[in-house]
Amino acid sequence: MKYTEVESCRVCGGNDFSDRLDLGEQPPANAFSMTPFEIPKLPLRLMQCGDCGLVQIGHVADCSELFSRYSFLTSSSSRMAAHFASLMQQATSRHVPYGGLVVEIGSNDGTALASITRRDVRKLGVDPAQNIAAVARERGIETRVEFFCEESAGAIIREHGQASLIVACNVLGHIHEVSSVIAGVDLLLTPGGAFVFEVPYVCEMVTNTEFDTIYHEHLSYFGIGPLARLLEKHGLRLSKIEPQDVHGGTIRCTATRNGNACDLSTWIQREREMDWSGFASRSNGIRHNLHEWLVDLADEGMTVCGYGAPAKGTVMLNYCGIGEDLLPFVVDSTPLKQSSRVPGTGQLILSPDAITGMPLDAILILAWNHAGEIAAKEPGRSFATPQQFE
Ligand code: DWN
Ligand code: ZN
Repeated sequence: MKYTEVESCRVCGGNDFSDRLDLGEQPPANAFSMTPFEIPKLPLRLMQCGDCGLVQIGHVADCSELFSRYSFLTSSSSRMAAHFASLMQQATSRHVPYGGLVVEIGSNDGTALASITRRDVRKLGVDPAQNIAAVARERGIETRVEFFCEESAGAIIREHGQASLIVACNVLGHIHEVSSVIAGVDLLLTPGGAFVFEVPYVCEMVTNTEFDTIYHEHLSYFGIGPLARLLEKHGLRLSKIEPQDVHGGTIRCTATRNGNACDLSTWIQREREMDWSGFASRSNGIRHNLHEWLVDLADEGMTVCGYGAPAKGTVMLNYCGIGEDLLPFVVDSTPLKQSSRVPGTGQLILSPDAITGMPLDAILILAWNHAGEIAAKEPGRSFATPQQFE
């Protein structure tokens, strides 16, 4: 897979970078396949811009290879489907007049847009994954198969007019030319419109030692400081910041042209105080202790499997050196992933049905952000999550 080294910060253009965590050569986290050991590995190194504070990885993989055939479905979690339905209900009632247009960037399988029940609201999805967009279209969500940018914003305006609400959840961090996306948002948004987006919050990643959320799809790990700087370049200001308890700690931001800008000082102070040396040592603690736990289980002839084949699970298994000898297989509810194998470590991905009635001494939940939803499906089982090995 082709990749380039980051030479300047995508938010401020600076080139004064400090390394934060080097995860070594890793396969793309969503490259599930039948030939898991043939997947090319790329450098995966987290660094931070000394000028604007943006945390980012040091190499950009070819996004058409990463996203043109995708395997993650928003609908794979009922809790997340409900979460995005609540976002859409709140944002449309706050920002969308009668007959207004809502555009979602990174609309995936259309789950969020489909949750809008107001019949007057016009909806449009934008997503680069042909296979996932087909799922959205089958459920009646008009979807443009492309990477959103300033040019596509112009095309949307010609066809649909401007949007009163633009939504982007877990998308901005995936985009190298993110400034072009915000320029497109500025173009597409009506004068009084709102841009509502969610991104994992970098301080939560550091505090909760979520190193497994570092992978090649995630180019930027946003703090409020860099976000505000990125938005202000395009005449947008943060008017609301709402922490969300999903995906390991996320922030829901509302950006408008003329809303009352919120006070960012407490957020920026917290970002300045991030404990990076503690993050690196805790990450290596999990790496060592989780591996040792699985070695002990294997030595005692105990049976264990993984639950969930999330992108973060690929990082966890590869970074901790956990092969099939220590974790024989994983189960996952996503049909697109079943029968394929985890890139780099080779675990076969089976349907959760495969463990019905199967005696297991432990289940390692790799999709730890869904631990509650998963545990409820397997009552009486003994679960572990990576964070408990810190
Ligand atoms: O940014 C991204 C985040 C938001 O979502 C994308 N890069 C891709 C994706 O990352 P992920 O794959 O780490 O996301 P999840 O939501 O943690 O993946 C959960 C996985 O677990 C899915 O493959 C579905 C599976 N699952 C399951 O098998 N049974 C999930 C639930 C809730 C279940 O009950
Ligand atoms: Zn910068």
